[in-house]
Amino acid sequence: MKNIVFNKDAFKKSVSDNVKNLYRKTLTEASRQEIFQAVSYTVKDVIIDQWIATQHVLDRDDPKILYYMSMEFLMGRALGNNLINLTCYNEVKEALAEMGVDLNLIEDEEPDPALGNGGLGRLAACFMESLATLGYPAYGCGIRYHYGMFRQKIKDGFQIEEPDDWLKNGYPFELKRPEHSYEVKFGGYVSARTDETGRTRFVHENYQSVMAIPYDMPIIGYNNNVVNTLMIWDAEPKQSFELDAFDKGDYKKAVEQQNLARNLVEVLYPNDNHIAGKELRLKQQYFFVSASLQRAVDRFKKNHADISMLPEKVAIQMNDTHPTVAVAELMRILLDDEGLSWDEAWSITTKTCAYTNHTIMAEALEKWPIEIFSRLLPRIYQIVEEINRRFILKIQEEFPNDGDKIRKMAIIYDGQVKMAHLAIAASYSVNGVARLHTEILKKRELNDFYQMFPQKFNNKTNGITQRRFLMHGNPLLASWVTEHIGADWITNLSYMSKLAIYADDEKMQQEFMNIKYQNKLRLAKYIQQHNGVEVDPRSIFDVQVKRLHEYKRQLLNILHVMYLYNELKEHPDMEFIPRTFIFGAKAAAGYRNAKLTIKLINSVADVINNDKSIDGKIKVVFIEDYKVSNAELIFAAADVSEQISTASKEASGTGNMKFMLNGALTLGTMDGANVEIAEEVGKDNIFIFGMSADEVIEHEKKRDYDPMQIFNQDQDVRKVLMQLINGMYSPNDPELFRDLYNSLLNTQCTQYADTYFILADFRSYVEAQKRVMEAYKDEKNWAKSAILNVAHSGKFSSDRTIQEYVDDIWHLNRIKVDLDI
Ligand code: 26W
Repeated sequence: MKNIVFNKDAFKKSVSDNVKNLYRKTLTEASRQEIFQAVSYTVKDVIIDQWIATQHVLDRDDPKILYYMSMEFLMGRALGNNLINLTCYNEVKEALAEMGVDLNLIEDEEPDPALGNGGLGRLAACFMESLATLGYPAYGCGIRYHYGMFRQKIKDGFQIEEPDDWLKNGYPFELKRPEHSYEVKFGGYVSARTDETGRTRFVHENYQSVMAIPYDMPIIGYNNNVVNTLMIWDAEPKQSFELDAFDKGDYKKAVEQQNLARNLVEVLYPNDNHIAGKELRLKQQYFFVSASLQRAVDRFKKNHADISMLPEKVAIQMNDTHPTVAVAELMRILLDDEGLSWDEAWSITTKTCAYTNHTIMAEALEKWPIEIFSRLLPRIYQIVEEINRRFILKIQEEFPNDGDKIRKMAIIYDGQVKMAHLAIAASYSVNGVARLHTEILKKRELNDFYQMFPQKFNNKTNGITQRRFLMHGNPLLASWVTEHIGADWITNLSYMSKLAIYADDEKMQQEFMNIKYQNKLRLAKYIQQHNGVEVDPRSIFDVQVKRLHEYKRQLLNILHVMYLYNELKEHPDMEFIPRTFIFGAKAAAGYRNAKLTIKLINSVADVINNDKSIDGKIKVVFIEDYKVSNAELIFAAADVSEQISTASKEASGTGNMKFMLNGALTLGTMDGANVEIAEEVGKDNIFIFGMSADEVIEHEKKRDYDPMQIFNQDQDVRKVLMQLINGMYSPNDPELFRDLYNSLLNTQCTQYADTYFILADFRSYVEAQKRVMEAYKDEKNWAKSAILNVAHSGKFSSDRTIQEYVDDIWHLNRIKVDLDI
């Protein structure tokens, strides 16, 4: 609607027409869901023109294109953000209001497309938005899961998982593109034949196959007419049953292929940072990677006869190791389909592929048993074997006297295919996602590879999009910022630093705190509606929202709440600023301690929230079904941002950045991007506690950490831990939380007790929490710090991150889209 001056009457008419044509209803008869669909189709109509125009520019200019391969894209709702990026949000809101329709309620009708677990998937979504806004040609390549991240219900304090049937009403922002379908083959065997020219050809036979059908979703750049594409693949059987298929073998195969297609894209694996090693997951990986690469190569070949030019026109970024079969699949295409020699194919592949590492958690490293890998992908396995053979020769050349290196670095070892090793061997770039994380990769986790290929390693500190997490999520603060420093921050977040001069201005502090208060009211209302808990918007909103994982230490947070409650009970008159502890987290369905931690949080909430004697000074709230849409409300309302992972374990974190952008103060360890946040905002405006990464790593090496010592010496710790097993929070089943207790103290239960150093950091955390309370007493100074957090958030825009990827890795050029071509 930009460049087509927004025409209110045309917009209204289009919405009414859509309601009529889609549902045979008038606007007053239509449900909210129907109006959502109608509005979305009107908006899509505008998008399509820009989408076509962008495609024409790509066809005309033939620029280098990025293919961002990711098993996860946690997009969140599209309607509101599309309107923002088309720069017509307010106009549409007004037009709908005139029709008696509230845009906010209509937005709530959209399901959250939740095709991702957490940080990695949401990062991919922010990257797609920034790429379009900066005008870089890019495709996101992923899977159209029929069921996304499960919906979380809390029943009696326990997490229940429900299927997320996000496609049930039809999703208006997707477009099926059957004309770009590809076949993907699984199983069977490979035989070598000599062709008429004397060359050996590998023929794949007796395989099963499915058709990969792409669905395109538009990714709209901010105010620039650029619409990129998220291409997510669905699976359909290659041939449906032929009723006259007498041959029993054919019939069986037809059934198998139909089942394969049905299962393949059914559901997102809901594990985060933990690998289940299931065959179906490897199938999913190869499925979307193969289809995406076939499409990329076809597109390239439309304009180019010389395949060796591929690296000049195509960049492939692998979002963690999940799409790493891309390396071997590209080799297969170049060798078998294009007829190149090994060296030619390898040279092209290693100039095209790049890899991002998102975690050092050992249990997240993808390894596939040779048996599964070779049976499912026989030709790909042959290629990986050859890559491995040559790689081992290189290792021997590089480290001639070190036999151990092969054991540590080989791609295939111990009956397993190690995807990270394959990714590093075949990529021209390997990056971590925050400075500390990249340093740990270089110095420790990937040190052998760093010694061999120092030039491949680089850092790209993560970022987030300010269009979603400020403009859309916090319109009050966004307008306030624009009022004072202009609107440049929308596309260049470093302009936020202009706010710093206002940090001492009392009127500005007042205004800022008023906005925060409004946002807290909005969240309090949401909590009241969804949890039935009343919270005081004047209390400190202290928030930890993220996936539930032991290394993220939600347990430390809730143990501190239990401690604080003990303090209040013992010293009812102690100085205390009311505090609302807000949690939101999904646990992987099979992760027992994580699920038990959710139950503990809810049990503590039950006891404390209902204890009249503490006068509501502490409230504990577990927000059900934490997801992108409610996250936006939560960040806007937070005073304190809990980023309390065991140092060295959180690769970067991105929630930390979203809180900062919304003026919450971080309470955190020196981990991931917290280190860089502290550097930007200054030590007076952040609360740092706990062991450093080096200290943690040192203890892990020496294995000299003994939590029992702390238990014996610190009576507050002892009291809280005893309350885990004395029935205080589970009177009907005093043993309920025994496993959590054991995880902290009992070496028989886990390999080491308190693997994540919760007791080691407990005191330091308590002290930091005291500093938080002291600081909040001085409201003006708090407001100053909060404003400075917003002011210094510039570095953490995903626009900055993407520009660095472009400069150092992808080397793309910006396109310009005019609507009249
Ligand atoms: C195989 C199962 C599995 C699934 C997801 C293993 C690993 C993952 C992801 C790599 C986990 C993840 O989301 N990592 C997060 O990535 C974010 C974006 O870079 C970082 O900010 C987080 O620190 C990191 O935990």
